[in-house]
Amino acid sequence: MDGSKLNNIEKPTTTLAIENVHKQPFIIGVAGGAASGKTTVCDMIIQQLHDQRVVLVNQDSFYHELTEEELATVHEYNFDHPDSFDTEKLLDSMENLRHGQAVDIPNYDFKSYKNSVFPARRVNPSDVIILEGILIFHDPRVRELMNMKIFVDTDADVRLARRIRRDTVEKGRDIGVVLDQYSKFVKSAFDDFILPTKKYADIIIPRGGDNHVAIDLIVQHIRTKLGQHDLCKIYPNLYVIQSTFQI
Ligand code: UZR
Ligand code: MG
Repeated sequence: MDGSKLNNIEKPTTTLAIENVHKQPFIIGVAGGAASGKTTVCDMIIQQLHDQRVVLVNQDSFYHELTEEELATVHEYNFDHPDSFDTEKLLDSMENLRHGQAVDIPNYDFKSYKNSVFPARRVNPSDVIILEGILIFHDPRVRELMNMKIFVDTDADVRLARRIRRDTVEKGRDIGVVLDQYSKFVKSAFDDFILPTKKYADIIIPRGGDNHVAIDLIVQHIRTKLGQHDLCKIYPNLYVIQSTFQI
């Protein structure tokens, strides 16, 4: 039918909302306590989606740089508090990625607590964006960006054991400082800020990266959703027409 004839068609009784969906990436949020296995879950999803364009954006990259004053008393600084992240910058980067623009993600250095030591990482727009971080579900504006929210639920003793190993072996920290930080900040931040965001999750994964069944199911779901996106790629003029019935 030619387009001009459309004008002669009687107006439908429903309002048609026309949305062009093919440019929007599928955004997955992965939250959970520190050392719960978030990164492992993300890596496993990325591995299984090797034939897709997937990027991982870590909330850690958006830590505020510490001032000289904060550096002087670094053991008193709460890295597990929502205010320690530059959420405005994260939102800005996500907005650009969603609109098909490449972004420079800061490279936060855990040793100097600065993000200007290493060059920023250039991230190109992709089909799937995974947003990972302890407090990635805290801000409603960040949550609203997500098409799927996953909470990695690992027991506190497992998280503490992993954290001790990671911070002493990989980061070369003193065990006394690690335990002190855990009881002073990490435990209470989990109870006060991280655990309350579990209710926003669509999927809760017990045991993190050890849970292969959960990861297989998640990947299957993402593939189904990407398949719907792919239809729009094959037929670039395809629009999804959504009826909003007025009663
Ligand atoms: P994941 N963290 C540091 O130890 N040093 C920093 O400079 C910045 C963050 C820790 C942070 C949190 N807390 O518990 C953890 N402390 O990194 C989050 N203390 O890391 O999401 O990879 O488990
Ligand atoms: Mg991690």
